[in-house]
Amino acid sequence: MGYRWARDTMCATILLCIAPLAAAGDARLTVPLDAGWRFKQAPDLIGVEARAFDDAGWDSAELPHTWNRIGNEGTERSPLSNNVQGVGWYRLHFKPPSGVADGRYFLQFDAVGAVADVWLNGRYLGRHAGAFSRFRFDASSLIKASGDNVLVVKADNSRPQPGASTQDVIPLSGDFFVFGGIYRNASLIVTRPVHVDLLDFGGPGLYTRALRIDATAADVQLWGRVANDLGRPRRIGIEFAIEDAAGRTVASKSLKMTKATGAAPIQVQLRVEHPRLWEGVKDPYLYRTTMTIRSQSGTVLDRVSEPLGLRTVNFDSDRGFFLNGEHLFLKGVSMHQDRPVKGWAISRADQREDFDLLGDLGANAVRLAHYQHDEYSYQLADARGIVAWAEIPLVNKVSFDGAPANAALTANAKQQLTELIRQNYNHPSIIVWSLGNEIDLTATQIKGPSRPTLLLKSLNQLAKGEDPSRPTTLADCCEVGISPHVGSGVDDSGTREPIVGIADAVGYNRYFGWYTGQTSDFGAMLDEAHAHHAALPISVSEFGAGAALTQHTDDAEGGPVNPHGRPHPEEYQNWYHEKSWAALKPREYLWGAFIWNLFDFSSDSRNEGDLTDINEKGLVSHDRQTRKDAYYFYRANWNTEPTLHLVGRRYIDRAYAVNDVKAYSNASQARLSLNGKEVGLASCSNGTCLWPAVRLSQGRNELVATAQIAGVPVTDLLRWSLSHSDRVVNIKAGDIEGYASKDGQRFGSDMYFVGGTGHGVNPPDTAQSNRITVMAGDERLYDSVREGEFSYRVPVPNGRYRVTLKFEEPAATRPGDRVFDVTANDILELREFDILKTAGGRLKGVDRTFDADVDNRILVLAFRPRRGNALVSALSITPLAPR
Ligand code: GCB
Repeated sequence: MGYRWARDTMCATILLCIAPLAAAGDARLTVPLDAGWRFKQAPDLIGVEARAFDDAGWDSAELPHTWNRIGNEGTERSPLSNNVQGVGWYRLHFKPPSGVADGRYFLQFDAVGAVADVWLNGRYLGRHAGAFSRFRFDASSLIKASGDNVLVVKADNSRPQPGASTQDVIPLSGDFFVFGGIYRNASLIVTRPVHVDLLDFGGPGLYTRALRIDATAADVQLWGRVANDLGRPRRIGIEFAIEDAAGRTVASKSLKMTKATGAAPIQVQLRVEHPRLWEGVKDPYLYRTTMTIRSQSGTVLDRVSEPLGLRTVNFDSDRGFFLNGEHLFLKGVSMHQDRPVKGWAISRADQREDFDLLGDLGANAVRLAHYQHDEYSYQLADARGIVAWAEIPLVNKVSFDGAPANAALTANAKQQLTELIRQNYNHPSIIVWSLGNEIDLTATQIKGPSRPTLLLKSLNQLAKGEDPSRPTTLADCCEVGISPHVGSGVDDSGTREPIVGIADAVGYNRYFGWYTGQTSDFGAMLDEAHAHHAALPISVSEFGAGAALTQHTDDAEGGPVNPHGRPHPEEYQNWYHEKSWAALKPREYLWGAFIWNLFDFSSDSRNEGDLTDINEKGLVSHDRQTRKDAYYFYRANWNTEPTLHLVGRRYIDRAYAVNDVKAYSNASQARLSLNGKEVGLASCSNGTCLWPAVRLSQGRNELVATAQIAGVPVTDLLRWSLSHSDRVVNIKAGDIEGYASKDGQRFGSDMYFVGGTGHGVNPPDTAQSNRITVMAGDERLYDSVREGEFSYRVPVPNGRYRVTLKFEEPAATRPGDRVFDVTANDILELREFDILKTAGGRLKGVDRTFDADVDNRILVLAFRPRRGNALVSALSITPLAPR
């Protein structure tokens, strides 16, 4: 693309200046500086900033770039991973565009993780602290306008700790990896001496705010910052204009003035008649605003153009969120900005793919967590009508020792908040500025007190001053008196300053049924918070559960899940979201709910599910290739496009012949066939259709679901296999995970039970590894139990069966403490059974075997306590002779 400083006297002798990013008619040149870098990951190097430094032995690099590589499949960290946090050096030789006279030169970095020091031609240009925002330096005095320039960047993502270069740079902590490097693009911007201000916290220099919007007109305030670097006043003309989406000017104003030296804002008000509103996904209509600076003779000196979406937003503590006066429940997802291998060095295509998935899911809102994302993501949100929550990376704590934030950290948080707001001011998609996330978490985890109030209040004030048009919010983990997201079990309320209420609105991060409590606690907790803060608009800023693609359960309620470890069965996530969404959906006072997370993301403190260094609460895998089952639950509930998805996509080799078959669908009813034979018609509600107790045959099974959705026929096919006889049932009681026994038998996870509680056997005074199990010799079969008064209702074909029950006493110390009966189809098989007495001690396995007849296709094994609770560790049911 060619560039011409059209009709400009200063550039009259230049016929053509080459600059790929400049459009004809614009008077600034933007030259990408992405190619040709040399890179070395090393601590401090001597003389590296000097022009003559020899970097020939360094690696070649192209932006975006990071040296870190985090997260892999498998339970061990891959040798290819690189979680080294420290210093990386970048050097680039470049030539500015030739023939520019009197230019002003600005170096722009879209983000560097986390602290950047920059030198040009051996001289220090400056530092930027903060891994997420754009920053610029005025390089005019150091640049060689013609010839070779050497740009050197030191990127430092040292782990924040006292004494580290990042000790006063937010975030101090967080469940995400801070990648090092120039991980977004860099460029050289060349302007005339009078230009739109480029040194306004990385902002565009042109800002717009609607003062009033109604059906007849919108009054819009525009202010642009004009900089004069000439060293003397200059007569200029300034035009402000608003164009509609077709490029027609709908409002404009021109001024003439003498611009003094330095930068200052110039403000006008324009009216758009009969405005077309930005209406979210329904109609994300965008105008554009433009500010053009002209010389006295009319030559364009500089021009910037920004999006304008005309909309009103309103939060009501009882009725939720309103866009342009219309109620809109924010069906939200959160996302980070990383990918496998690339880390944070993602492309625009990657960002588009993420928004494509978000749109396909049917979400209408996004929390771009926990920091400022690439501006392109906010542009995508604008263009697609996705309502956005924008936030700064103030996460978990404001100091290392529980003290209030110090002056340096306060200044850095303010700088990052100002950058977030100025750089993204004009995006209509953004409806709240968030001051941070779980800023008192460390207090709850007994790592000392937490005193964030002073900082949060000053950030709130700053946000209101910068942008009176948008409310503030924050994400809470641990409010005293309201069931917290993580509990220490210790009353730390005296050391933890309350933070809810400092911002205009709040989001609660809550994980009932994952980190704490039960999914059934969720609704009550929200009602409690709503009653407690009657005037505060409340949302759920996070809820979620891990899901590994290769780990499965037959019944999510069969046993406890270990949130910080393995396994994380995919079906548990399905169950968790079905329950959680049912609690959120009817609560009309919520202004929104944001799923944590749309994508698995890298966090090098995580060893969970079947992955390493990855938080796998995503509805979609880290590589975006696999949409987990739970994705379709939301698609069925949120998207009106036809969805019909048979659940259990990756749990192919089944443990049991008889399973409930489920589809996520927005059909009102759906039909299922198995191996070509009709199973039945199920009616569907809340996005779910259920065919209970479908019996598979040994070998391959083909399930086909069909439905009509809005007149469109849809179908889905799922192949499951059963590798053993459909008459054999082996159950590992109290375990969410199945197990293949040492003698080669397949035990499914706990299933077919009614009543009781499932849990592991790990008495407080006994390390798991010290357990002694006699009898069957396969200790794993005894390491979990179902306990209480319960029964198993096992569907089996009629016939005679041999039943073996496996027991181990985990807790009782005296014979007689735990005594129970077991019946099989009402026939008493074990009378006053006492495990401790029978096994001859605690933590010793003991088995009991009996035969049972089934003539009504069900074997009911009932465990009835006489003293204490009944329990069982495993059940094995095998046919004796077919009838
Ligand atoms: C949270 C945090 C988020 C974590 C998430 C989790 O509350 O805000 O950063 O990633 O929990 O998965 O534990």
